[in-house]
Amino acid sequence: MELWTAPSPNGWKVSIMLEELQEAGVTLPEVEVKFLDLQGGDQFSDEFTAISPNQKIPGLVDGDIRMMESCAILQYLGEKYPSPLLPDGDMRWQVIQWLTWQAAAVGPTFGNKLSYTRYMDDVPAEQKSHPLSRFNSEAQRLLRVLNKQLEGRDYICGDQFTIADIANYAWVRSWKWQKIDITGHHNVVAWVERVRARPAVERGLQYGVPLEEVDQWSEERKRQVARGAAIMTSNASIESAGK
Ligand SMILES: N[C@@H](CCC(=O)N[C@@H](CS)C(=O)NCC(=O)O)C(=O)O
Repeated sequence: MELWTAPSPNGWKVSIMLEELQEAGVTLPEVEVKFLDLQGGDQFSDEFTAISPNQKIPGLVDGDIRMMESCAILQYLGEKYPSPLLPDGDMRWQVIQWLTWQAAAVGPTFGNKLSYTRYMDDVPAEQKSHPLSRFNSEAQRLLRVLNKQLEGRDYICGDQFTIADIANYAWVRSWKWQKIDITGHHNVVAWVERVRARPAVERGLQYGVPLEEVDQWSEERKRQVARGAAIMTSNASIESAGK
């Protein structure tokens, strides 16, 4: 199996999943991890585009199967290697809906908030102010939804940690970097701590990042990520991609 990835929220979803599956007692085939240099444009290579036509990480190769989209990959791994991470029966549909909610709502909203907050340095401040307040308000609304769902539950779908937690945690954990304040959402704060305390999550977060930087990036890494992402998120890059 090959995981094509980079140290970023969508990449960590799959690395956490691989570690959690092993923690659950699943024997995985050997996984070759291939790190892409997103700043250098590795995602646009023909080899990677054949795996991920959308030219974004993560990508997974398993025999003849080639997959893009982190949440689809979580579901694929969950189905291929049965474990409580993707339960059977009615609970599966709970998990699938909160997984889809992450892909459809949390990812785009938190991602856009992050891009306007940290990366779009070619946009005048007055042009950023509306999208910033819009994506921040929407992020706060989503956090209220998540906070309610976590009331009386350790994890999003109940007592059991699932791929719905993996997908949502990968984005919510970086709230400081995104400048999305979670501190008023007490169930969310407790859940972030609970998930972070899992040994397999800690291992998954170390794909591409040394342990000492898992919770706090060095100033150099922050500068490097911001420089690269400023190029990737610019309109000029988006317009020229895929041509
Ligand atoms: N919906 C996709 C989003 C993937 C995505 O946005 N990946 C980012 C890194 S977190 C990426 O590859 N960016 C490179 C680029 O935009 O050129 C998923 O969940 O897999």
